[in-house]
Amino acid sequence: MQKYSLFSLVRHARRHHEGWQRAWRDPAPKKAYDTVIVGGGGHGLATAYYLAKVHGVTDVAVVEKGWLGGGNTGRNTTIVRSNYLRDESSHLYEFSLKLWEGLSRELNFNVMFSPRGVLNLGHTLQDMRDIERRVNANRLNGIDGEVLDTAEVQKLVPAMNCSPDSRYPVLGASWQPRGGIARHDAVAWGYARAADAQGIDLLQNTEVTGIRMQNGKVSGVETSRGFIAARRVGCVAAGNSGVLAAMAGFRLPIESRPLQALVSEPLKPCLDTVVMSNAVHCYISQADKGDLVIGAGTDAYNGYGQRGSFPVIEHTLQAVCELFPAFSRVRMNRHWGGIVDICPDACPIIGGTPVAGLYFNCGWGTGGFKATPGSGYVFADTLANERPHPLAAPFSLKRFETGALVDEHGAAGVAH
Ligand code: FAD
Ligand code: PYC
Repeated sequence: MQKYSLFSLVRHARRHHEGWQRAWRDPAPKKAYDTVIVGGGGHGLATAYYLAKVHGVTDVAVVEKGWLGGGNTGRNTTIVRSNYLRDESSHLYEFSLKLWEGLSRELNFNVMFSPRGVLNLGHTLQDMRDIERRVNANRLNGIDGEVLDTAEVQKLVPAMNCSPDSRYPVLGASWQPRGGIARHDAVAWGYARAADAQGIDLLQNTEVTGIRMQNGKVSGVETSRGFIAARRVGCVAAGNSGVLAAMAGFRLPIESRPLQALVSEPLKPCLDTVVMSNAVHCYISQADKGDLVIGAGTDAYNGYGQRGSFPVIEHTLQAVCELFPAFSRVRMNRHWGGIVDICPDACPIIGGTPVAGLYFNCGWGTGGFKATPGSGYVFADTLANERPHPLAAPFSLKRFETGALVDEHGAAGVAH
């Protein structure tokens, strides 16, 4: 197999890298599908893949207004963990983490999942009490976690300034060894290839501009390439979910705001875990090619531009330089923003809507990358069986009527 790959590389190089087989087809839209998924990010693609793989539903189109993975999937800082506080969310994120552990094999595509451990730092006594509570809750749910003191953090991350004199002294941390990072684009590409191989149509550069309904039931989507009829429509559009809900005549309890990230010039290996600090709004890891991947907080106002304001990243870089004084000399290469869809309880919305046949999977806000496989799996199950998957049931839109919110503000990667 390896010989063949080498041979094929040489053969393609001699052809000036022309004639590669497409990773997925570029089909013309059909007039009708059984199911249309709106949004070709990781969650939409994973939904399509599991619809076909687990439920045998292959008459499916994924309709994406830009390119696959060009939304938050390709813009995030790739942190994967399952150390949430509440039972409902920790079960869902842990289910997802278990899928991550076998994902490259499942998709026959290297998603570069790297379980290098995630530290959530505590800078105050209250942070440390919250950390203890969360680690205890995680352990009761069979999720790995430890509470570390300052010396143990310093041992894991020698480059960190753990001096008691620092502006944000590190009093300790929670440590989830099975957490880590993955290659975001590869996750989108892996699910896209695998979904395409199951016969699913991936329609890029196709924007949904309207949702058509008849007698309170969805009948299809208007798109920039014409009307596409569908019996079921699943909207997985992250920051644009509110816009799609408005097309169907209702409002979602979400706010869409820019969240920013930056990458530095590549460095030699210097940080082999993921470090997160909610209190000072920074999270940082080192990608396999050497760049420091750094994330910031959300802007304080709603917006749809995929960029954010300078004061937010300035604040984050101050925190990074305080925690890692040596990084003050590192140059930043690029920065960008993604539009995150934030619910009042910092949890997703997965399930049906007031319109029969119309489903939403959104509200993952600042923390949905880690949920990609689990979200796709449970949403596919929900669509195929037209009832909530048990792991998705606590996250229905109804909770905003009943008051059964699942408050995860403390465990969200970014305070908002
Ligand atoms: P997306 O990838 O955004 O996909 C939605 C797709 O819908 C887009 O491609 C969009 O073009 C398409 N779309 C929208 N409207 C339409 C329309 N009308 N017609 C057709 N297509 C449409 N999460 C973590 O777990 N860990 C992290 O470290 C992390 N860091 C983050 C850092 C940043 C800077 C950002 C922005 C987010 C971060 N997140 C993180 C959150 C995470 O990126 C998202 O929750 C997750 O990627 C959402 O995936 P998705 O597939 O639902 O959305
Ligand atoms: O949810 O773990 C997370 C996260 C990290 C950075 C942004 N979100």
